[in-house]
Amino acid sequence: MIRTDWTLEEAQALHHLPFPELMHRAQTVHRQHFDPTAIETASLLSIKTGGCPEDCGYCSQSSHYKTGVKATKLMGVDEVLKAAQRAKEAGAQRFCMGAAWRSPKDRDMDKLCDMVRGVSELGLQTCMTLGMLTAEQVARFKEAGLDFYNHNIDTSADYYREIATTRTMEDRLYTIELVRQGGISVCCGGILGMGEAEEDRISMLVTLATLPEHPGSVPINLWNEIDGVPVQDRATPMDSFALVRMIALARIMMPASVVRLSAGRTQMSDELQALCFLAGANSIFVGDQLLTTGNPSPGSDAELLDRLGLHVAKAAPHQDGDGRT
Ligand code: SAM
Ligand code: DTB
Ligand code: SF4
Repeated sequence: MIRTDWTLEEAQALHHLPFPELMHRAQTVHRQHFDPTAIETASLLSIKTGGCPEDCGYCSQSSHYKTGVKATKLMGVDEVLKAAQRAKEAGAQRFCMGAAWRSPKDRDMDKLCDMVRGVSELGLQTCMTLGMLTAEQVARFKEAGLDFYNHNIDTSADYYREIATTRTMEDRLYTIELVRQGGISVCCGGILGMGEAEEDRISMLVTLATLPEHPGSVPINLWNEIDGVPVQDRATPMDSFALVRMIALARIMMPASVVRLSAGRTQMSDELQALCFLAGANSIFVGDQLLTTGNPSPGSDAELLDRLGLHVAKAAPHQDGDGRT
């Protein structure tokens, strides 16, 4: 049964279970909904980098901080499609295009929709992450065939206010609801290790698990350190077992969602990644680059999956939930 009525107390009780009990619960639920040996793969492309008007205190692309990231213009459709073709050849199932915007301008919509159509035609699932959308923009993306829209809540409602001031958690939840109502699958998760308390992390998962419908994809990012942003002064390294517990909790509370072990894998050992897969993570970003930071090399990822006897989930293009049994 998929529950959307989780309470913070229930989530905390699960989170604090003895580790073997928590892992058993997570693995039992994982096997009810997915093949535990299947991992989905997504590739990221920054189609418009830097110069962002928002002040998200963790991000290299905000114009409020000196991070050394050079602002670029929106890429051309052909260039994006070439990158998508390369990602497909490298084994990606989903192609996620990200832009450092508060929201897309209407004048860019034709170009963005052409990107969605072109990437779909290559047989890849499509995902965009462009900031806040209007209902009209959602409808246009739906018509163009967009499969997923990524819009993270990033942290708890309380801690969000300390991380960004130019937008609110309510703004984020509003766009997420427009996307859901517009019939596009929601990809929504957050970041760990920004100096938040354990309760903030658990509360973030409760917010996700009590949405009217669980996000189809839940990316769990470890904060990738960026020089020059405010979060640098308050960040605390994530304890490995606390990360695994978060993955297990996401798996138990959102049993049919794909949980992506997202940013931060370059800092993780193979053993820690393996524990995350055992706890229910079943998706990764593949390719050397995330948006402005690095990712493990395709060769090392292929080797890791091989050593663990895991395989890339067989994706039917334009469907979520690949690998479900
Ligand atoms: N501008 C759009 C937005 O904010 O939704 C899309 C791009 S934004 C970079 C996408 C997501 O990347 C953020 O919501 C955040 O969760 C994640 N992110 C950004 N910087 C990060 C970092 N340094 N480490 C980990 N995740 C990060
Ligand atoms: C998500 O949750 N993680 C991705 C994707 N959605 C857009 C972004 C990670 C960004 C990591 C920092 C960077 O590369 O700039
Ligand atoms: Fe801009 Fe997105 Fe970075 Fe915030 S997270 S500064 S909105 S690119």
